Amino acid sequence: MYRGKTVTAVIPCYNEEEGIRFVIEKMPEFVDEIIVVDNNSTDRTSEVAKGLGARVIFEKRKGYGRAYKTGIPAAETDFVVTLDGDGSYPLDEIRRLLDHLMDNDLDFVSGRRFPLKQSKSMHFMNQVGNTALTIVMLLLYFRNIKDSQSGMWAFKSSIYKDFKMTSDGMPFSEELKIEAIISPDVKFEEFHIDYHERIGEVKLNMWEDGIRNLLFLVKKRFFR
Ligand SMILES: Nc1nc2c(ncn2[C@@H]2O[C@H](COP(=O)(O)OP(=O)(O)OP(=O)(O)O)[C@@H](O)[C@H]2O)c(=O)[nH]1
Ligand SMILES: [Mg+2]
Repeated sequence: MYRGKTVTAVIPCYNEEEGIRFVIEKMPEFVDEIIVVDNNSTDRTSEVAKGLGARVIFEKRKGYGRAYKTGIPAAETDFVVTLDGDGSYPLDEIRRLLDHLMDNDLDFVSGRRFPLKQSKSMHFMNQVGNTALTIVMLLLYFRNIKDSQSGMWAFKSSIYKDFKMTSDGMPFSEELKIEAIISPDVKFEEFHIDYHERIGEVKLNMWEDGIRNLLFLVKKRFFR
């Protein structure tokens, strides 16, 4: 419970046994429930998460977005916060995001990593890719978004049911922000957060995922 409100942390994980330990061990005490959504991990992600008190939901259908589509509606609290299971989003930022949400009576706050507080926390090419995708989103939606790909958000659980989420993959992140900014009832802001290099093996395929995310932005804007 934080400032009188209940909070769930939802974490999608694919083979993050090292990272998820770090994340759960550092989780602030006020977080009421931790939901780890595991997509057929072949390592000990689910055992580690369960052992540290998280609720593990197994989702057979693959994908970052698919994991969130299952995990977010499972939260029964007032607020949802999200982050990766790789230690890249600092746990202290949860409190700051919730404070920003509550102090300003917002519905959705998206963690903004740029400008990076530590330039080494993200590979240069990933910074270039992120910037390019954010510029495309800005041109397509005319909103001053500075980090279209951030995976750390805090929002009122009640708003999610009205979002028309179609992506099961990495574009889920940009799609969620688009749904938030186009919804007239949702008060959306970005909030500057810290970011660290991930723990564990990199799974993202920079070119493949980057191009997929780009095509998704165009498809979402003109064909949906
Ligand atoms: N359940 C589930 N989780 C996934 C899947 N793909 C990625 N994830 C998790 O989603 C989070 C974000 O994925 P990352 O691979 O860290 O993507 P990223 O942050 O853009 O890339 P890095 O810079 O390498 O951290 C991590 O916790 C992953 O374990 C998936 O298919 N299923
Ligand atoms: Mg990550």
